[in-house]
Amino acid sequence: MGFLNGKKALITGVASDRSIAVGIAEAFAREGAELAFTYQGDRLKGRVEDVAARCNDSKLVLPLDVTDDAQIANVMQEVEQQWGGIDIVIHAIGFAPREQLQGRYLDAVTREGFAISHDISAYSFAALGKAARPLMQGRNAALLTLTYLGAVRAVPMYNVMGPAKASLEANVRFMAADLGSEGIRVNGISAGPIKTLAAAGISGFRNMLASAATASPLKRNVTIEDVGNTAAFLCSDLAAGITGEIIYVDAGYRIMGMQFPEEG
Ligand code: NAD
Ligand code: 0WE
Repeated sequence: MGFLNGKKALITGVASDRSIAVGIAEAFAREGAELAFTYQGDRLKGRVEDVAARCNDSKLVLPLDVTDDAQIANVMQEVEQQWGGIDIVIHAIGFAPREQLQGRYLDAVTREGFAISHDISAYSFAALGKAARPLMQGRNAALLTLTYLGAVRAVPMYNVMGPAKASLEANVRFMAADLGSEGIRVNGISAGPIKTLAAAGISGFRNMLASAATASPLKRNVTIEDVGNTAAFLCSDLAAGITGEIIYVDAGYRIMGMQFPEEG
């Protein structure tokens, strides 16, 4: 008996075996949830089907590009047909045009880059909440998104993704306030840096991983398993009293104020 037994969860954001969404899917499957997955574009279909097969042999794998309202509507329609409702939606989606994540903020940012990154990384969470809401009535449902410290601190080269994640975190609070009376909880996990596809090609990412580990109380980086286990808790009835929160899964990095002298 897992603590997600009987829960039906829709998982977005799988792009590779290393995706944070895969760590979440594996923890959910272990705890007894039934899963559906979405993939962005035909290029990723096969990969997401492989992940789905490994996770409780899930057969519900649907296309979803969050910039397209028709695809959002179609996903919810399919889920309603197959399941009749939904208990959990995982939003593990973030994107800014690659040039936005290089160099100084004001050199890189453009009106278009700002609009795209906010649309895909922040608005899409509200869009999914809006579309899933009718399917989530009367069932202690939960929505969860993934965010990063760049929402609240200036991080070199994270650039316009910082404002986009700040908007996403405000979305968590406004959606939590809006949906609380319907028994729907809304939370975010702020994860420390993890080497996923979204991190590949970010120049100096290896150094960021090393410095995050060194500066953290736990002296390590976090894994997709760490994030997956926290996600499973937050979306389960064990977390029935938690909504509107951003939970840091970052090996403690955010609480530090200054580097301590080496021990021993
Ligand atoms: P990833 O590349 O594996 O996942 C990003 C996902 O976003 C991909 O599956 C991609 O298909 C999806 N996506 C992008 N544009 C989309 C669109 N228009 N429609 C639908 N899907 C779209 O990388 P990840 O690190 O697992 O990222 C998942 C989430 O975690 C993101 O929100 C990211 O900002 C966040 N996050 C990542 C880290 C990290 O260091 N990797 C840290 C904190 C938070
Ligand atoms: O949220 C993220 C990554 C978001 C991201 C990554 C890409 C790379 C490919 C958004 N858009 C794109 N667009 C692409 O074309 N993270 C938290 C990981 C990350 O990215 C950084 C970081 C960290 C941490 C970029 C600069 C500095 C730090």
